[in-house]
Amino acid sequence: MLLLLSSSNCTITISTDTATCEMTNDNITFRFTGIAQYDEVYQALLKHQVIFIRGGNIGPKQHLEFAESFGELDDPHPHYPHVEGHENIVLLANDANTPPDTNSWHTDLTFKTIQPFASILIARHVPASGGDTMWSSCYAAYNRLSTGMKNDLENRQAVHDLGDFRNTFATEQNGKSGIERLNHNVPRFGHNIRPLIGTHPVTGRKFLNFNEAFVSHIVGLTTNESNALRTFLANHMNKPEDQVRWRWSVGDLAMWDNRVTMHYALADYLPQYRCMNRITIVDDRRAKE
Ligand SMILES: O=C(O)CCC(=O)C(=O)O
Ligand SMILES: [Fe+2]
Repeated sequence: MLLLLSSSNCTITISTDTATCEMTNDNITFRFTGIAQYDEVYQALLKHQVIFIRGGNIGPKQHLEFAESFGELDDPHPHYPHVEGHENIVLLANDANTPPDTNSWHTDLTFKTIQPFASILIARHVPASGGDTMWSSCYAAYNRLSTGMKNDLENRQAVHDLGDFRNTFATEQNGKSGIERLNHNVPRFGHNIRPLIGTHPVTGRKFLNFNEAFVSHIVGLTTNESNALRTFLANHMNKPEDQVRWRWSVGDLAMWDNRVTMHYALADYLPQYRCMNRITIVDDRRAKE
């Protein structure tokens, strides 16, 4: 299906009815001028979960302005550096000496008290080959469960904590050993318990709120049972049919609804350099309207 939604200076091209839509500006320069257009982007995001703006090439100030139009920004990231002068813009710069840690299926920061609403990522330097990002739909993962499994999981709760991120903190940095950093950060973030079957606050659609990077236990099960269920869910949620994969060019922008998607940044470009900027929005302003 190909659907074109147009307004004065923005064209939204929706290429499938399940996963993605792509937006390009008529005159290539990225320019969302009015609230109406932000509303259009928001509606597209709710419907498609991940949206792309090819070659928008906006700078950090416009990136912030765009993000702030959707809600309150997250605090500076607990681990990643930020873009100079902009502490809310995460700098993801990787090469052979600083390999990435985002090559696992995850939903951003689900261990925090509030599971962030959305993230907006812009490519600043793209390797000659590799470095794609994939997203997967947690609505689709829920829909594919059998009725029996949907019923079994309906009232289950999952513990989200630092999970795989422990490995990131378990390294020496700024004169602090990995053990010291772990001891400091594990209690600092603690954990949060969330329903395994979530309901989107705006669309009302059900989704599977599991990601293998941060869900460490399913409440009420033994560790052995929980591990078996986690392995099942991780496999279940890794289906190409539910995924979209983006081949980046410099300046491209991706925005995802972080409540109902997971993503995976392919680490297949090393030792080449790759650099991305990310802003995370905690709070969905329009959800309260
Ligand atoms: O580098 C990427 O493509 C995505 C990294 C990531 O996980 C994120 O920005 O949340
Ligand atoms: Fe991420």
